[in-house]
Amino acid sequence: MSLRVGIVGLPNAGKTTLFNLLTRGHAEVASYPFCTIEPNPGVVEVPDERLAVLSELLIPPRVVPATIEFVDVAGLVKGASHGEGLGNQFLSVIRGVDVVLEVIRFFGDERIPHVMENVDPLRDQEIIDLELALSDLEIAERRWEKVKELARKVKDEKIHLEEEVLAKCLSFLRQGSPLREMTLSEEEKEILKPSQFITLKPLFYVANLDEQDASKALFQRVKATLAEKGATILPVFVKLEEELQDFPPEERKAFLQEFGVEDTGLKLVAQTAYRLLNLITFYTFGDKELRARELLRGSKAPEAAGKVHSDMERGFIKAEVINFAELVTIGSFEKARQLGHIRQEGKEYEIQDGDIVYFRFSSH
Ligand SMILES: Nc1nc2c(ncn2[C@@H]2O[C@H](COP(=O)(O)OP(=O)(O)O)[C@@H](O)[C@H]2O)c(=O)[nH]1
Ligand SMILES: [Mg+2]
Repeated sequence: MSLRVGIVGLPNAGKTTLFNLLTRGHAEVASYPFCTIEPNPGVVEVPDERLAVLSELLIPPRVVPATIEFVDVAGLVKGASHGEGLGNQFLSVIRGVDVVLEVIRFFGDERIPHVMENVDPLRDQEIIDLELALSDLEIAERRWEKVKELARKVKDEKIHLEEEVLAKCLSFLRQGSPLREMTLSEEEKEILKPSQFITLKPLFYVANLDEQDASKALFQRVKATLAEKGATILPVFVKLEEELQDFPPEERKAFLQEFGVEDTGLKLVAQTAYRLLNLITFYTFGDKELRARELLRGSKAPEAAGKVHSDMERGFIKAEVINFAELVTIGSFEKARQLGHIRQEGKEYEIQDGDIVYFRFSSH
């Protein structure tokens, strides 16, 4: 299963153009607020320079990158949580994603109408964030009514706890605050999981910039304001980068560097999603393939084995491990083995970012 990123934002913020850029797909782009009716799934490879180095070093029969899926959720407008625009139908799509990407329009271009008339990133950000909170409020209210009813009928500690935590959520959401700002215990988080609150998911912003200086200055100001709230905003010249897709990578890079862009939008977005979800990358290497996989930071070796196959987790014996940097220094897997640099790690070993792992397990 790929990591899923849901793209939200006001109409004409550039969501579909960004989706195309990220997936190199051909979703229909139009200067029309509610054009994208079907959620538009797009799975792409996670950019990974280490994987390219490893595949040269290990010469595996097959290389399988980690993947990331983007979902173009389409036009949210003020009032969407009450069914304005295409409203709640879209909000239900984002409930299934792991992380929310909010596109904010910084580009001018008066040929493309702005639903709120003028460019004002912080206002747009507040509108969208409020809609997301209001949508959660609706879900929380409904669930709370149900749970309150249940709590009266059955004596169940879990139900009571859910009633309590939902009451806290309600007062939060009524102020328009996202649930991720609430302090919640692990148990409370677990209890809230089935409700799939959008504002509990990590969220970051993408500034859709144009080449004007005004857009860059505005970006610096907005970035500083959002940073005070601990939020991340990535600078992406969405349309420019999309138009550069057909150029050779070197030329594209040189061109973007002139605007101070060091990495592609996809790379920035993927890195940010991994960071916010607290994910690392490890590699499995066997007779058949070399494969990059994402893993929650802090996971132990058997859990990582479970990512390959549940049998491997159940019958876990040990993990043979070498880290990327060490393998590259030594230069070959065989040599690393001869020199005794392939470590034998047990159940308690915490997989590190960049580990290359071979699991030993018994199948009965
Ligand atoms: N000038 C300019 N136009 C853009 C930019 N990004 C998107 N657009 C245009 O804005 C219109 C709406 O973009 P679209 O991606 O469909 O927006 P969505 O409604 O958020 O999905 C299209 O005509 C795009 O070509 C940009 O950075 N600069
Ligand atoms: Mg669109």
